[in-house]
Amino acid sequence: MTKNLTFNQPAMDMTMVGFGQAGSRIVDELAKFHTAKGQQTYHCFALNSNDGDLKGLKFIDPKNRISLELGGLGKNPEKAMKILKTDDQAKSKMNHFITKQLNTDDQHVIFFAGLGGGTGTATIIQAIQDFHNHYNKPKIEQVLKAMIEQFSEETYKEKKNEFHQRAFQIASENFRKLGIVACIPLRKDGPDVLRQVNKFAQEIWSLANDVTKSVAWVKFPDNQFFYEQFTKLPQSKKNELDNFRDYANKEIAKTIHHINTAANIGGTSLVLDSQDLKRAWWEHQGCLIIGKQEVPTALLNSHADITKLFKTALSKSHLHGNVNLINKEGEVSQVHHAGLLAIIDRSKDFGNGAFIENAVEELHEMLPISGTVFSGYIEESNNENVTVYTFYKAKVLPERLEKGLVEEYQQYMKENKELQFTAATIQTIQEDATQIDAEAFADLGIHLLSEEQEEVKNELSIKDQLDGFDFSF
Ligand SMILES: Nc1nc2c(ncn2[C@@H]2O[C@H](COP(=O)(O)OP(=O)(O)OP(=O)(O)O)[C@@H](O)[C@H]2O)c(=O)[nH]1
Ligand SMILES: [Mg+2]
Repeated sequence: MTKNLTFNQPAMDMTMVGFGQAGSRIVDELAKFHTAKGQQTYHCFALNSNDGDLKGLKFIDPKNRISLELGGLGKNPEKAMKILKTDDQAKSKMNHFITKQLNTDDQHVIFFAGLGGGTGTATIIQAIQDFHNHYNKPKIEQVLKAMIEQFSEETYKEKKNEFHQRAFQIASENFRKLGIVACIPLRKDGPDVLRQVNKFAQEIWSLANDVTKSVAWVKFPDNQFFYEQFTKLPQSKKNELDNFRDYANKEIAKTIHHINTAANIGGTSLVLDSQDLKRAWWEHQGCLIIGKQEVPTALLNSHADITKLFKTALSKSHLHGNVNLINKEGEVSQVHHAGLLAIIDRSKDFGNGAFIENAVEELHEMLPISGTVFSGYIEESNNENVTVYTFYKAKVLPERLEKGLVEEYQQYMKENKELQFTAATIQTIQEDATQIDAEAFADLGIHLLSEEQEEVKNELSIKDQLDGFDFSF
């Protein structure tokens, strides 16, 4: 990464929160980044179940390291989930963390964890819910009250469903948005870990698709993918890293930071600016698919070669295996906004951005876009490389998750003829395009009623109806 970009102000101010060991270590990488003025670029926090693991962190401010003092949750998310729900001290510490300690002004917050660990898996899921209840749910109540004052209780009584939907829509424009980075484990972590991860990945995926929660995107970086890439690295590169996890953490942190700082530079004829990046990453929902290609400038002959790089980046996924936008039934997953961003070393001239315009055309050929394509490039010293990033969100999952981790494991073992397992059937994660529906609203305490129920309810007093809302946060 270049010096200039590293120290640049980010396009989006963000708070980074790591849960468990893996999550905390990734955030520790992000805590390394400083602005030119010497301040940490991001607000960084780590939460773990015991003090010991937090001590190994180097860059996160010690006052932002929170221990639930449970002494580790034993790589068993199901058990950890139960403990979190029943241990009053842990519950109140989690709640205090979300409601008090995390109190920054940043609109964007990213949660990180490694799925498969007890702490990270259980706390990240709990935190997604607590975060929504504390930061965003009250906004719906506020808007609803203002609407009732403006339009009268009578009108509200007549058009309750519309009021609720509208209140939600208005409030959600000011929601604090969450991005979720949940790493999936190695195949060799074994069937029980994989079974649990599949289950909790599904839970995260359904929270990420629930419009009444605050999750704008989810990303599932794949430790198996990093492991395989790491083994292929030249020895000199490997020597700079502790292990494949270290490699994974740096790649995840670098990718987020690189894109976030590159989108705040400008200075060329085609700029992807901070507003564009905000729209691309934080509007709509889904899995955030990032593509990356980096090639020495000397290997590129003309601007057409950069367009080709974009095409390759779009067809591959960075940080995990590929995704299929067309499923087995031939249905195509819609893509909302997309972004194309190039960082071009100043050592060579590639013209005034024709490569981007051509890449946008290619993108339309390759992706079923329903939103806007944001594109731009910057010219910076970039270690004599050209780096291109592509990103978009869609209701798709990396192949490993789509297929099902346990199934994958069993097939792997069968092929290797090393061990025989009895079938532990678990459903493949389905693409789940959750709409604004009654069930989702019920979870908010806003109940969309059938016409029949509506009539009965209309007979109740307005106070009863407001009381019917679950505003107990
Ligand atoms: N990418 C990445 N993965 C890691 C790292 N450390 C552990 N993991 C993986 O992340 C998953 C969860 O492990 P941990 O984060 O150690 O577990 P934890 O959340 O602290 O939970 P418990 O210790 O079981 O309470 C496992 O699949 C680990 O192999 C890391 O630094 N980076
Ligand atoms: Mg741990």
